[in-house]
Amino acid sequence: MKSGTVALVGRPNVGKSTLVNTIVGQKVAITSPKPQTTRFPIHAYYTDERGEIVFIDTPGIFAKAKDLVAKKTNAATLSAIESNIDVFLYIVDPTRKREYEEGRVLGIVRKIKKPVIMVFNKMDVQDPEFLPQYEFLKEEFDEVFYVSASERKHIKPLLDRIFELLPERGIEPREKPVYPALNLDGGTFLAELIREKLFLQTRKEIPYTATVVVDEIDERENGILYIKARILTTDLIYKKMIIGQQAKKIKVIGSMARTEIETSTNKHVFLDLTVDIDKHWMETSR
Ligand SMILES: Nc1nc2c(ncn2[C@@H]2O[C@H](COP(=O)(O)OP(=O)(O)OP(=O)(O)O)[C@@H](O)[C@H]2O)c(=O)[nH]1
Ligand SMILES: [Mg+2]
Repeated sequence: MKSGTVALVGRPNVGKSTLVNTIVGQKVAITSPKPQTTRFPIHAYYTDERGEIVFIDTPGIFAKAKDLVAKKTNAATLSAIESNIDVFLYIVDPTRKREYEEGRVLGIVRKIKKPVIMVFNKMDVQDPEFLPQYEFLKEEFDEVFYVSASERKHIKPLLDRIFELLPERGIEPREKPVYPALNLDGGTFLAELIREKLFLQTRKEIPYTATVVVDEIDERENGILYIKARILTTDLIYKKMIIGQQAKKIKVIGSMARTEIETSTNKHVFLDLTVDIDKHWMETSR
């Protein structure tokens, strides 16, 4: 059997988490149009008759770590890169201009001694404007693939090639399939789903001032899954914006999160979601 570890690297917003979700066929990592959505490496398992792959979705690497979350995110990415990885996927987004940020990622990618596959994502977009800026990088890589993570295009050939590159190894037999097939505990996963809705529903800097903690998960006798969660933010002004006029914003965030949790758990969910101020959450969170 083949088995190994594959890490996705690339600057924020290129579609790394979307690609992992598409390959694994299940939502394991949250995604959003905003950069720096992923904050810590997520390990997701893919298995078929050929063997098993652990995909590591890393936070996007960025040029300047302005705040503490960005600094921690960068460190998490680097340690994921240094650990035991067999194949790297270097993801680029030809719909966006190549900027200094890309140079920083390239600097890291060029130092990698393991096989690196360059992956052009978002190829569902017609004539991506900045394609030529990335095309000439192709000669630096042995393998190049053009895919669309969101439209699930050309994923199979990419996966076939990854399997070819992976070593033959014994796989630890498992009694039961791992589910959900990832390295997060249930509470963290629920917090991530809520954080995704926060990213999608709030503007500009607000998502970066905030995080989500789940305080309680309780299966009640009436079959309802009770979840108590809090959004933590650094200032009263952000708290007000997250709650919104007549609490409209927080209601939308809560109901989107609840709907998704109901779908993924197949249970009725009561989500008790509030917003608190915690000026220091960045220092204490992971
Ligand atoms: N058109 C198109 N959009 C895509 C594709 N893949 C991802 N996106 C969009 O690109 C945005 C960023 O996707 P993510 O998967 O969150 O990107 P990421 O690289 O994980 O970003 P960070 O976690 O911030 O580093 C989202 O709005 C996705 O819907 C694709 O194949 N085509
Ligand atoms: Mg991500």
